[in-house]
Amino acid sequence: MRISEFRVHPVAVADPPLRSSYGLHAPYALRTILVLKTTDGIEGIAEAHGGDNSLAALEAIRPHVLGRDPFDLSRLWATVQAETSGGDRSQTWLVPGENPRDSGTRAYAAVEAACLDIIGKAVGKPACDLLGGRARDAAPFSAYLFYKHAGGGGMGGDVREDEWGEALSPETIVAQCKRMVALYGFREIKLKGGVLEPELEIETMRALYREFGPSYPLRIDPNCAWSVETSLHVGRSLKEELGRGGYLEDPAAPLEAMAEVRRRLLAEGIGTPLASNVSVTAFHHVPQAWKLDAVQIVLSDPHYWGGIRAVQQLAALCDTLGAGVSMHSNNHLGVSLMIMAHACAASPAMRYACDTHYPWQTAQDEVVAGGRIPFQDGAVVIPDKPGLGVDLDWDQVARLEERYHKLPLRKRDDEAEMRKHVDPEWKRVLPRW
Ligand code: GKR
Ligand code: MG
Repeated sequence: MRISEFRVHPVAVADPPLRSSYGLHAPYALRTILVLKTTDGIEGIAEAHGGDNSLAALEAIRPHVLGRDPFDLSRLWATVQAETSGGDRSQTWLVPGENPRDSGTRAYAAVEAACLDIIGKAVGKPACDLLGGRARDAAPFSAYLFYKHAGGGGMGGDVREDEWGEALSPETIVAQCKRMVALYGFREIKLKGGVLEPELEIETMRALYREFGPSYPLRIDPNCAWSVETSLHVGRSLKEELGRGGYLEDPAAPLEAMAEVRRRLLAEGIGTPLASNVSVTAFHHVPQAWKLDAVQIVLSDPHYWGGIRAVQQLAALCDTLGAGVSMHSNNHLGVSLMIMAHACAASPAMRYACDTHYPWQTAQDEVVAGGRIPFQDGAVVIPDKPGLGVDLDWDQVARLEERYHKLPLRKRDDEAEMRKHVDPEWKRVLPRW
């Protein structure tokens, strides 16, 4: 069995005006659907980041993939690694999906997911069962809350109804969370911070804690918007709220600043773990993070860590070190959701509910046949179907691809969006507070 077809479909997906320390989400998020076909006629699918940078990386890997046996993944990975330049892979300054240093790894990850889809179909087994067997039958996800402006995303005649409303205060975030938990059944909660004054974000977390109680672990992630002193202030103020199985994610950057926050909080008897998907984004970051005790929970992500197997390896490594492992998310469709769910199911040490942006997209933008993937009590049940367990709706892929080609947008640039829609002078300043 050889891979004889390699097709990429760039797509644009409506996205509401969500805020983070990177700036503002554009009216569309960009994604790429990858389709591989074998000489036996088996099709494997995957989803990757979108835009020019991701398309170029997929083009670069194409010659290594065509003609290859889909089982031949370790040697493909070695080839990609040999072509990958070293250097800083942190996400401090670049939004996920726009870092040229991890573009080869991201392209490999998409190919690996499509190959696991093919292999699963060839042997009649779900992807997670190909990797030593699943640790769980359903992958738990968390309610991922965002401060947001009014608007549902999309543009012109394609503007979307705003299902969620504006959320720029503690009360409106609590309302957002109540709706998300009611719709999806999530049992853990994450707030994207680094947007409002820290005191207001502390108040938001307290309001969530009051509303949901200690049985819903809480996490807050300002994407490095805080200084060490502000991080300490937030850590102290939210000792109780984050201390019940939650965490403080990327309060500051770089790694040394995280280490200082950890050291000083511990000295005050505050054991809240620090998590990261900014300072620790690749295997070669782990030893230093561990040595400095800068990060106690590493956020995996099958998209940029190098695939489902890399997440499995990272989870095992973290477990050995006594660290926790969780999962990062970016805007995504149902194919990525299934890749993440299989990665979680195949990783016994994944004990935190994974992040997902999925609630922020709608049925109008789903490319999976049969529509949106359902959640049961906040989790995605691994389907009893081979491979990733989902197929593409080709009419939808064509619609979203046509939309992509009509748009001028070719990369994610939250800073530019912020200047366009909110504040013409806005700049990303770190630390902001
Ligand atoms: O979508 O604005 C966003 C998030 O801030 C995303 O880009 C982050 O990478 O969710 C991510 C995170 O946990 O840092
Ligand atoms: Mg994060």
